[in-house]
Amino acid sequence: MSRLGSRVGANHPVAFAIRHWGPTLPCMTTSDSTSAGLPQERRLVTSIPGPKSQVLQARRNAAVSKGVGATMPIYITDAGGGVLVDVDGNSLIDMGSGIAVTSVGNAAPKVVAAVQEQVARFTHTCFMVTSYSGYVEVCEALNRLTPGTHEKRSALFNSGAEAVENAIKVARAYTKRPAVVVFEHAYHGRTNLTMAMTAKNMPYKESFGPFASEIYRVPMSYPFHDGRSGADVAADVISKIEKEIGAGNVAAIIIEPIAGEGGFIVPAAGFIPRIVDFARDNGIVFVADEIQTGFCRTGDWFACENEGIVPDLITTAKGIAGGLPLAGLTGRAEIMDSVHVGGLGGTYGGNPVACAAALASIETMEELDLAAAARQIASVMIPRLQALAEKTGVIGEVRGRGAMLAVELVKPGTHEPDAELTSTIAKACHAQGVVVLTAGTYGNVLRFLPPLVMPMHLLDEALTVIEEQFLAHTGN
Ligand code: PLZ
Repeated sequence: MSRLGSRVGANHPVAFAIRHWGPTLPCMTTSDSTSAGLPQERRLVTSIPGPKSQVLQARRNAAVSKGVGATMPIYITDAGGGVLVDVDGNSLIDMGSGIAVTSVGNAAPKVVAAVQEQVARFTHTCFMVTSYSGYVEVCEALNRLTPGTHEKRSALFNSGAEAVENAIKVARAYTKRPAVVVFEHAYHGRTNLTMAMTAKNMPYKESFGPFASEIYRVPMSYPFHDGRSGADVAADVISKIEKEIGAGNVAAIIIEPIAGEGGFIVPAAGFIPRIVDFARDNGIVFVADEIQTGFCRTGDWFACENEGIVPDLITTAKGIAGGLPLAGLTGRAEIMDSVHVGGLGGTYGGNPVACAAALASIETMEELDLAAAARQIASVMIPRLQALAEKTGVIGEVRGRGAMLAVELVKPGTHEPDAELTSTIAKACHAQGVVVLTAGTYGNVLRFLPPLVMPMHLLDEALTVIEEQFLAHTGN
């Protein structure tokens, strides 16, 4: 693959900084362009968590609110390419990318260089006070890269939830209508409005209400569980909107093209296109939440492209800036410009350092063709996960697209979710130095979001560990 051979920003000193690495270890960096100089290997030198992580965990418990959870009680000092290195010197394979964020790799050399340069020039002015070119350039890139050739405008924010909130603000201002349609299994964030839009109660909503009004939930196409065609489920959605809300009251319909936190649910073909047609015919703003699926993750720049969908508005975050906090809202110029001057903004939105990181990330994605890399990851992973499904009988479905893949765990021969086994296998993978994440309304989905620069030998090793843990915990 070209991405392994390319040398992006390879002359920057940070790309080769090997920090506190054991003297006996050979430096076996496979790709200086993407690995931030770290040996690309799984290496366990203590049990997980190691003693230093345990000390930090005790300090965390005494200092950090219990409300903030963690997948693994380990503490990271360095990360790059496909590995995370912890305080005890363990090197773990990263199959989560910090929840689909470090698609270009952690501390990706170009991102590091761009951030260092920007941070030394100026760190903040507030784009609403005195402006800078980075913000404009990120908006130009978003307008160019998102689906559709129509005239677009963008605005930048700090987090995904904030981008979603602003999508709703803009859609309401444009349509002068109140209602927002969301889907079962949806995840849109943790702020008050986005909690209302998110489907799952625990842990996101429990005890945090009352929630924002005028949010209406409709069925999501979930082929594994409903067994229905996209057209059938879409017909139900449309009927529900017409009968229970009234199409003329709806400002926006917002959907994740692949439901992320909900369990990497890929709706049946034709489901989203029918909803898009209905929205267009009724003056409803169609919003694609591509915060998790965007920026090459699914093998296209945006997941909407798979069915040729052109959203009116699109929200982005996560993968856009290589780990720095940045989010975008992009859409049709007439919709985005319908808001009064000063109606959108925020102190930090489109921070110059985050914008520099985004421009470097986008350049890296283009140069290394990370959309193709995501497709290559799928071509390696899907056959092995399917073979594992056949062998173990506990995987009801292998699904996803590109480097956004998942397995849904069920009691053998049924569609009954097995959340307990999912958690057991995730923990077993963690103990073996492979960071995997879970997801799903029923907590029974094991999901994989490797950095798109993951070296193939590490992807192979991660899959072997995952296979071994499945076999060990299913009596095979
Ligand atoms: N929309 C589609 O995936 C964030 C949430 C992790 P923020 N998903 C990870 C957690 O438990 O908080 C997400 C998403 C989609 C919106 C969001 C929200 O993005 O940047 O976390 O606010």
